[in-house]
Amino acid sequence: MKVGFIAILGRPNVGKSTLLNALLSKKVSIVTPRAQTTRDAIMGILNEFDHQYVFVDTPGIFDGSAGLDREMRKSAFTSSRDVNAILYMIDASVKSLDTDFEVYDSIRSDAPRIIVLNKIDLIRPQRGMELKAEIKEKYPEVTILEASIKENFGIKEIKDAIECYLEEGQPFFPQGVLTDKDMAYQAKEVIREKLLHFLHQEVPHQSAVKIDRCEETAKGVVIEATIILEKPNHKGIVIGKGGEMIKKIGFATRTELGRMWKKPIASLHIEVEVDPGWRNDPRKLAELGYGE
Ligand SMILES: Nc1nc2c(ncn2[C@@H]2O[C@H](COP(=O)(O)OP(=O)(O)OP(=O)(O)O)[C@@H](O)[C@H]2O)c(=O)[nH]1
Ligand SMILES: [Mg+2]
Repeated sequence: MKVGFIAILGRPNVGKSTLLNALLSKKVSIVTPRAQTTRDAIMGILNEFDHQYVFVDTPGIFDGSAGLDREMRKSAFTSSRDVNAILYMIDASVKSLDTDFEVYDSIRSDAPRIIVLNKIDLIRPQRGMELKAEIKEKYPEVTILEASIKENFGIKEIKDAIECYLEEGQPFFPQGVLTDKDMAYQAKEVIREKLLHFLHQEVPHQSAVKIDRCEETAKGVVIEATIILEKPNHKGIVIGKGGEMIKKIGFATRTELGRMWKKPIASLHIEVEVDPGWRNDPRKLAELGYGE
């Protein structure tokens, strides 16, 4: 059997999680139009013929200074080590490639790299050629692929380009396993996805979700969660007038999880708490699953 780990890296919002889900044809990682959506390394396992690909989606690399930002960066850099290949994704609609070149160079890993120029649906073909030429000039050895994952373009080419980096070995995960994350983790992420979807500005970026209970019962999955906020005035925003916003978040979460798991959600209860400074407190970050 041919097996291998492939890390997906890049700046925030370039489409890394969209690519992971497209490769698996299943939703494993949350996707939103906002930068800094993914906060952890998330594995997605694809079994095809006698191949097992273990893709690792990672948090977008940016130079944020909060403790949480540092943990997210660490998670991306750690994921780049000991892999068979790195897919470095670039948003083709960027004005300049300078920041991407900086981020690309900051990845200290000997693994072979493939650059995926994503979102080519947003640019003219001429601009695509210019970007490819600029990348080729800087990194002459690297394979560059164009893609529009949103429009299902370029996915097979990405898989084909990785195939040569797989190696003979035993599968890392048994057949049927889609991700290394459990249902509680997925519930937490979908609540975060809805926070990012419904709330503007810094509220979702300054919040975390803790799952207090996630259990399958005869009636369906029972979930109890707490949204942790950094600022007291965010509590009213998350709960909304007469509890309207939290109801909206709860309803959207239940619908999404039901669709993902193909299981009924018996109940979902969400509490809202304020814990100032959680993003800079190593102990709290670790409790919430960020860092050691
Ligand atoms: N136009 C266009 N949009 C895309 C494409 N691929 C992804 N997107 C959109 O880009 C946005 C960000 O996608 P994500 O997959 O969450 O990006 P990410 O790189 O995982 O972002 P972080 O988790 O924040 O690092 C979403 O709105 C996607 O729908 C594409 O090929 N074309
Ligand atoms: Mg992501």
